[in-house]
Amino acid sequence: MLKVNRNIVTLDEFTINQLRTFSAATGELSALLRDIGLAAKRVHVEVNKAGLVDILGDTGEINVQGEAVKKLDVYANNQFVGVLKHGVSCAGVASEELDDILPFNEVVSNKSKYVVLFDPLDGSGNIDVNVSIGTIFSIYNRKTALGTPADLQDFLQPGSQQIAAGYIIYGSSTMFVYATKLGVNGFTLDTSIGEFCLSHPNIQCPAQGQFYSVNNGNFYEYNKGVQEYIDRCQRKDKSNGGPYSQRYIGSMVADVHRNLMKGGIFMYPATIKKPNGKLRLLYECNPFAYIVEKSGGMATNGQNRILDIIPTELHQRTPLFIGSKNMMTELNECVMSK
Ligand code: AHM
Repeated sequence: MLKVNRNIVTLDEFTINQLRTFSAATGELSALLRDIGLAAKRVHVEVNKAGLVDILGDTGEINVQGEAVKKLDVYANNQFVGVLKHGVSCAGVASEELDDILPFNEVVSNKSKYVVLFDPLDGSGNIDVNVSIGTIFSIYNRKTALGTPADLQDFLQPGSQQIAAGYIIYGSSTMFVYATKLGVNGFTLDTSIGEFCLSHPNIQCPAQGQFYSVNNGNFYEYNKGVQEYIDRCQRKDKSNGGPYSQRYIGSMVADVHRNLMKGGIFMYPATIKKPNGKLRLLYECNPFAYIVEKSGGMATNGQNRILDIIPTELHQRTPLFIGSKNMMTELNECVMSK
C-alpha cells in the first residue's frame, strides 16, 4: 500500500503559519515567497533538461556586468520577472540581468509594499558542465509611498533593512532556503508533488567548520591579510582543527550553502585587477549576509559588516568574507592587522 507522509509541511503552509506571527502581517510576504517558489520550480524544470534542449551556451549578448549572457540566464530572469509582475505583492524588481530597476507601475503593483532584487542564475559559468547553480533574492519594504511607482531609493537600501532573503540551489536536489527575522529554514523540492517541503528547519551555521572556499588562483593578487589567513587554513594541524579542506565550486550559492550546512568560510576578496571584488552587493552579498547572520554566522567586506554598507549603485561590487563565526573571527584578526 502507498505510504503517505502526513507530516509534510509545504513552503506555502510554513510561510503562512510563520508570517502570521508578524505584527503587521497582511499575507503579502507569504504570497511573494510563493511566487518566487513558482518561478524557481519553472527554472528547476528547465535546468534539469538543459542538456536536452537548445538553452545552453551564449545568447551572443553581454550583460551590464560585461559578462556573456547564457540562454538559461535569460530564461530564469524572464520567469522571475514574469511571475513577480503578475503577482500582487511586488512593486518592482532589480536583477543582475537588467541595467536599471524595473518598477511594474500598474495599479495593483503600485499598491504593493515590497520590492525584490535578485540574481536569477548565479554561477552561470557552470551551467554547461552540469554543476550546481542557483537563484539569490532579497526583499525590502519600499520607501516610496504606496500607490506610487517604485523608484531607485526603494532598491538602494542597506542589507540590514531586508525583510527576507533567500536562495534556490539547483543541485542534486533543488532546495529553497529563506530567512526572516524569525530564522532560516530550508525546503526540498519533492518533484512527485511539485512542492517545496520543509526539510531543514531552523538552520544554524556551525560556529566552526573544516572548509575554506576561495579562488586560490588569485592568491598573489590578494592583500597580505587574506594571504595570511589562507596560509593559516593550510598550516593548521590536527591539534587546532586543521588543516582545513579547500572546496571551491565557482557557484557562490553552492559554496555558501555547503558552508552554511557544515560550517566553513567563503571568500571573494579584492584583487589587484578587481579592487572591489567580483560579487554584487545588492543581490548576491546582502541576501547571503542576512541568511548567514540569521543562522549565527558573520559576513564582512574585510573591514565592515556587509549589512551596514550604504549602497550607492544598483550593480556595485564588494569584497565578501562570509561564514562560521569562529573562522570569521580569525579572518578578522588577519585582515584587520594589515
Ligand atoms: P556569475 O554572476 O557570472 O554567475 O558569477 C558569480 C560567480 C559566483 O557564483 C562565484 O562564487 C564566482 O563568480 C566565481 O568567480 P571566479 O571564477 O572568479 O572565482
